[in-house]
Amino acid sequence: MQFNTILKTLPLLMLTTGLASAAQAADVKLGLAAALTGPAAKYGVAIKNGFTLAADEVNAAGGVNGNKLQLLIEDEQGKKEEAINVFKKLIFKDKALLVFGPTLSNSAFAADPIANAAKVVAFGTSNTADGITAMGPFTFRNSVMEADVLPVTTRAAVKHFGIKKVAIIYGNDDAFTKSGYDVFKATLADQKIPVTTTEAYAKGDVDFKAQLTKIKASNPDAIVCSCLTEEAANIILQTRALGMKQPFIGGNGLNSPKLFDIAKGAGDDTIMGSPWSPENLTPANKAFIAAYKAKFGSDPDQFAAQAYDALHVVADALKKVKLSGAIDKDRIALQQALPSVTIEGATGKFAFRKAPPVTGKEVGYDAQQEAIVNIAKGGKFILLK
Ligand code: MET
Repeated sequence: MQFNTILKTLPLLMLTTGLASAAQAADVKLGLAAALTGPAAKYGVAIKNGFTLAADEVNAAGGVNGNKLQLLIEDEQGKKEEAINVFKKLIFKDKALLVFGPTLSNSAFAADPIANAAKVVAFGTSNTADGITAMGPFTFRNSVMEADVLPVTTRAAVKHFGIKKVAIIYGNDDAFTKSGYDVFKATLADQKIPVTTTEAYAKGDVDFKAQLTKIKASNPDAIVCSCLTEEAANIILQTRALGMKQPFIGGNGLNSPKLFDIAKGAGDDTIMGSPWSPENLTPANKAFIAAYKAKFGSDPDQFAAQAYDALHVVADALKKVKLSGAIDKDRIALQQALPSVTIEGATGKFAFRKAPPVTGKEVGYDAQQEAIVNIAKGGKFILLK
């Protein structure tokens, strides 16, 4: 071939090569089912932000094996029925490779069986109830379960305040608040802390005076609250209105800035455990906090941090998967690549561990991570030292 001809064909060659690599570099579709409206939206919006930030970072760095990550985000409204609808849409219509979410354990118990039946990973980033990963081998979570966090939280609170006896209040019709109650009950028995009275409420309740009056009469040193944020905030406010000064001990549901939007200073001295803290100044967490603030103009919370880490966990797993384009095969390959992923993320060192065995069933994977204990001071949680 003459030099001239080479020169003439070169642009064409470059063009076809470019086209070929563009055709190979497909988008990897990752579904996200989050509560973007309704009472759980405070968690869901933070989760969406965490995912968006991480996906943008991965894509800006060239994607995974040349493939860009495309988030398909759906609002499941914090409702079981909507979580089912959204999972079905993402799995069967949109053909997502994996589905993150839903936000509440209550919804995960409804939606995850669909993912397990379809052999698609359902990856929870905020589901902390017991039994989530017993639903099947395609259920994963990086949210540390109440059973791991509450014993640590309770021990620290008892020591900090010199607590001898506590009262309990919890929501008895939500999978997470009920599970948190079961864990608190077992933990208090284990740590030999008597319970003066146990009071329950139902989803949507706004007046807790009847329960709080009974708690007041039982004279506890602290109040254990297995509640979602909004209920917890109103319970705290109404406790103070009754002249009660006891500190609160809570689970994962209390870990939202919304607690202080509503309860303000009345929430001070509340103790809560979490794997994430803004005071943890590892390079990964510092970078996450700075990038989140720059992108969204607000401080991140634990839910954003866990979502951010979850996307990086899946991106790492995807590096090990040779995508074939056959969705059923690729979904299973991703499920098989996930368990061995470890990262050093915004929430610190992360690894999976196989869920506790259930006779006759295959189980999924829980988070293996340490909880740290926080105390509310001046309208925010700080590390309890
Ligand atoms: N941890 C909760 C659950 O598992 C959800 C987010 S915080 C209330 O339902």
